[in-house]
Amino acid sequence: VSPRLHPDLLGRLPAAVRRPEYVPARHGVGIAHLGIGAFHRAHQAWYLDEVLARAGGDWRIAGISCRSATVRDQLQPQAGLYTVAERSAAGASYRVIGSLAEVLVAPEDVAAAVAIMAAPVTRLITLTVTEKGYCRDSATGQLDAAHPDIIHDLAEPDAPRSAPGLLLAALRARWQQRIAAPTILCCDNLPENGRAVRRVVLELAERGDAALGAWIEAEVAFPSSMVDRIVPATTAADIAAAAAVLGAHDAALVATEPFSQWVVEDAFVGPRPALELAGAQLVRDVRPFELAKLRLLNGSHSTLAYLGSLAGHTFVHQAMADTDLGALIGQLMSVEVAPTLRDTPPAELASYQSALLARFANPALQHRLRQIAMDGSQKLPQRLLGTLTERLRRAEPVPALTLAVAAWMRYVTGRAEDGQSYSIDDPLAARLAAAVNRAGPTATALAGELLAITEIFGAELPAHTTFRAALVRELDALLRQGARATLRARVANLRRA
Ligand code: CS2
Repeated sequence: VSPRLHPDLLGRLPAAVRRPEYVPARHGVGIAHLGIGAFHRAHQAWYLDEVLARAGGDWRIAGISCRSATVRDQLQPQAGLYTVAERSAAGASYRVIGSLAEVLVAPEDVAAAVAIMAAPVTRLITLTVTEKGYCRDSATGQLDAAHPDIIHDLAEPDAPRSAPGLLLAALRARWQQRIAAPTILCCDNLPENGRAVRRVVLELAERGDAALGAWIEAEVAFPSSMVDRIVPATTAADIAAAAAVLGAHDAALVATEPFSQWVVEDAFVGPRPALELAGAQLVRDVRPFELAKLRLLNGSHSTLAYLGSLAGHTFVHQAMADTDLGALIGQLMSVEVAPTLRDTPPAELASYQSALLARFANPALQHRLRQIAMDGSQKLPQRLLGTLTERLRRAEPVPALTLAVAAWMRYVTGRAEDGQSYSIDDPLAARLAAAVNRAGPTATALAGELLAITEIFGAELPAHTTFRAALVRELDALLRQGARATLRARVANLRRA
């Protein structure tokens, strides 16, 4: 067995493995991060590692887990060190990251978690809590005041459970103690994500203390950012493969692709880390970048997840190698989505799309379709439904987008085409299951029940009669003929057109 990854081992790692080019323990914490999952470790913490190597400074990260102790327990024996494995068809490269100083588990000690976010040294609070972590109505962006965690946090503001509640408790402490306002930087896949988090925090504040709300509005910065790196869930095989190279066991390893992008709105209060030294782009307006990413990358991802799973595929690269599915994704991107991205130059859009096709085809990533299929109720609006609504308003055709939404509806029945059942991982799972039960096996009833969930679909799309009819037709085809036959027929039609 290999020894555990640890600072004492750094000098003994093979030469090809990059390690921190600074002494981690000599740098203080300047960032508190909520949501310490694999994505954060492969993305923001990786950028900060580079910033520390190039410019030093007290910009290490105190991670906060909102739920489980797993990551803390993995990292603690490793003094916060972990490895990022970059994988492609050409092979793997490894880099040990030193930017994570500590991990706190909010449910174990909420006061400590709030205290680190409120500490004067903490100038930046970043978040990756996934779409559902913001406790909002996906269609309107409003705080979901009926969310159990929000109900709890309103009753017990000093022991919050939700991300908006934790942020608000930290802001309240800063406000009361006259500590400078921080910058809160959202790193989740939501459109105008800075505004999205600002809105839920302010709506929560206004239910408690209007004066605190006014301070937040005036003082706290909420820049938006577009984050992009594909990070599949780590497997035991990933850890074993890394151990063979490192000669060390890293329980907190993350595996990812070589590509990475971070576009940040340059609207901070107070000092910020020099993220540009690590390749991040600091811009005035993130919106064109995030819209292109959400609609082209994430919209295609979700389409692959639902149609690909129905068609019997397991991984993204397998679904991409399915010629019908690959052709549908090509149509979705270039014909239906790209023309809606009017603020991005067409040449940039074209190269972005071809880069995406290559990234999706990466055979070394082993990215599970089921991982992407999770939380569809929180993802559909910004990935597919916005594009759909815009095109329908202009009376533009939407065949691939319609099939994608129908595939989600077929997927949430929880029954594969071979009859096997699987669970639906989604915060609205109970309501989805009730809708599926009430509807029974007909497409009209199923589409009707699901379209009536306004937090997902809003009011405009369900009222569009032509779209509704087309959606029912696609869902009926998926239910009766299955995904492969439906895809084959639709792609043949597209080729003829
Ligand atoms: C994926 C994203 O799981 C998902 O829903 O679409 O996590 C995707 O891999 C990232 O946004 C890529 O930047």
